Amino acid sequence: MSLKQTDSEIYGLISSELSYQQSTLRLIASENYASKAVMEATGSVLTNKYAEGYPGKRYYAGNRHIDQVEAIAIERAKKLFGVYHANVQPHSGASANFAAFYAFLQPGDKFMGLELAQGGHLTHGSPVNYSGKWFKPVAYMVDRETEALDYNAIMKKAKEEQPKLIICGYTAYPLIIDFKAFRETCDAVGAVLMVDISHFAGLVAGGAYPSPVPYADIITSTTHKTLRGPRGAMMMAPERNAQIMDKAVFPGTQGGPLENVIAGKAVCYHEALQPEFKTYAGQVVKNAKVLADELVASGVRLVAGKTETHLILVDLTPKGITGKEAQVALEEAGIIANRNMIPFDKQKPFVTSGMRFGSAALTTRGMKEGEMKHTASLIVKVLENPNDSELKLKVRKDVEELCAGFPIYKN
Ligand code: DSN
Repeated sequence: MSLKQTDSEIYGLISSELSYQQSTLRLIASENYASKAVMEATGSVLTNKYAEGYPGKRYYAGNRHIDQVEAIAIERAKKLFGVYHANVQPHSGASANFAAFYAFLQPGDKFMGLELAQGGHLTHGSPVNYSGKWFKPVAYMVDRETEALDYNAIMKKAKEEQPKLIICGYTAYPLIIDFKAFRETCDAVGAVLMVDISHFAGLVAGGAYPSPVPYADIITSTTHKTLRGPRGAMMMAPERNAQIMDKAVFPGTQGGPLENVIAGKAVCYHEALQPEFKTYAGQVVKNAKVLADELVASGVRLVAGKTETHLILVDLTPKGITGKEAQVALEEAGIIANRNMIPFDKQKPFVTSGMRFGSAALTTRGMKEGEMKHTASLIVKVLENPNDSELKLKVRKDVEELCAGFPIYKN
C-alpha cells in the first residue's frame, strides 16, 4: 500500500512541506534540494538490509548488491575529491567528527578548534558536546578587527598549547581557509590536521573552493549541504590514515551502515562528477557574492565585510534587532534563514546578533544574479521593518511569485 493509503496524516504533512519548500526562499546555508534520483535511491529497498562491515567483509549474509553499491559510492567519492580513501558510512556530520576524534585522540587529550560563537561547530569543542566534555578544547578566535582567521596567532597559540589535533572548516565563516597555513601549524607542533568541509564540500567538488586533500590528515563532511546529496556524511583520508579511519567508523563508533543513504550518496557523487556541477558550484559563489554586495549597498554590515563562499554572515547590531527577531520576521515573509552568533557576540546563543544566509539552495533552483538582487531587496525591506505586518504580507506574495518561476522538482 502507498503512503497515502497507509498513513494519510504523514502523507499530508510531506505534501504540505513540498508546497512550503516550493513557495519559500531557502537561504539556510546548510540546506539544499537533493535530486529526485538521490531521493529515489535513499527511499529504496536497501533500507531493509544489515551490512555491518565493509564491502567484501561483512558480518551479515546476502550483501551481493549492497557490496557493489557501497564500493561504487567509495570509488566515486575518491574520484570526485581526488583522495586516497573515502568512508561513506558516517550517519551525520557529528558522527563523522566523533569518529575522527576516536581515530586520533584519547579522552582528556587537548585539541584546538574555532569557538562555536566564532563560526565553529558544536562538535569542535563546545562545552555542552562530547568534544568539550571528554576532551580538552582550546579555542582559537578570528581577529577582532578583520573578523578573519589570523594564521600567525593560530600558530602562536598552537605552540603555547601543544594540541594533539587541530580542526579547521566551519559552519559560519564566509572566507576561504588557508589549509597550507594550518598544515604548517600542525607540522610545527606535531598535531593531526582535521578538516571539516561539511559546508563547502560541494564547492570543493565543483572546483569553486581550494581542496584540503593535499594537506589534511583526516577530512569529514556532510553530504547534504553544498554537495546536494542525501542527509548524511562521509570521511576521507590519505593512505597513511585509511585503516584507522575505517576502524574508527566501524566498529569504533557506528554499527550497521544506512545502505539506502549510501546509495543516495553514490548518486550524489555521480551527479557531482558531471560538468554541470562545476557550473552550479561556480554559480553558488557568484550568487552569494551578488547577495552580499547588494546587502552591503543597502547598508547591511557583513561579518568580514564580504563572502568568498556560499555563506554570508550579517551583523544586525547596527539595525537594532536581534537574530531571533530577524529570523521570525523573515520567516513570516517567506524567507527561511537562521539566526547565528557572530564573532564576539554580546547576545546569548538562543538570541544572537546575526543572521546567516547561504546561496546553494536557490542556485539549485536555477536562480542567478538577478534573483539574488531581488532577494536582497526583500531581505532588506523586512530587516528595516520587522514589525510591519502589511509589508511582510506583501513580501510574502513577492516571494511566492519569484519562487513560482523556479520549481524545485520539474517533473
Ligand atoms: N546544522 C549545521 C549548520 O547549519 O551549519 C551544522 O551542523
